[in-house]
Amino acid sequence: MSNITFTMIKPDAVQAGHIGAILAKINEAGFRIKAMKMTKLSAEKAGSFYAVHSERPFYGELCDFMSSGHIVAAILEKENAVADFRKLIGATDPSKAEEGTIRKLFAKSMGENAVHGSDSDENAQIEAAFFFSNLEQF
Ligand code: FUP
Repeated sequence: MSNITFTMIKPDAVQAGHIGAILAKINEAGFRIKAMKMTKLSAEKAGSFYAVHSERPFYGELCDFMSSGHIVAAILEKENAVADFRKLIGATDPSKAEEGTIRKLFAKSMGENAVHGSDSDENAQIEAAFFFSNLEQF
């Protein structure tokens, strides 16, 4: 079993000044930060990160949004990291997210939903490698 997940603090949350509060929630929930950087995705990079959604109607908007400002990318380590982090962030649609979850607290809408979290161990490995070399993981 893999014990890592990959996250991004998305442009809406960075712009709104929520980086510190979101990282505090992540720390309080027991995740160890294995890698982290602030960066900005080009539309092309956002498109390849979300290639799995390329046939979906919201793909263009998603790529525009994810390349609209800075993001914070991180690899997080914890036992059962993928499932526990999905629980911590809450439902994709913040109006359906449980009280206390990161999306309930900080997300604006289904599209601008504050954070990303990997949906499987396999995708966590792929997404981590998309942003970080082995030398950048501790
Ligand atoms: P999640 O795994 O919760 O991030 O959600 P998905 O992988 O299903 O979707 C990826 C991103 O696409 C979401 F973060 C926001 C965006 N999205 C929309 O904008 N509209 C939708 O109907 C579904 C997803």
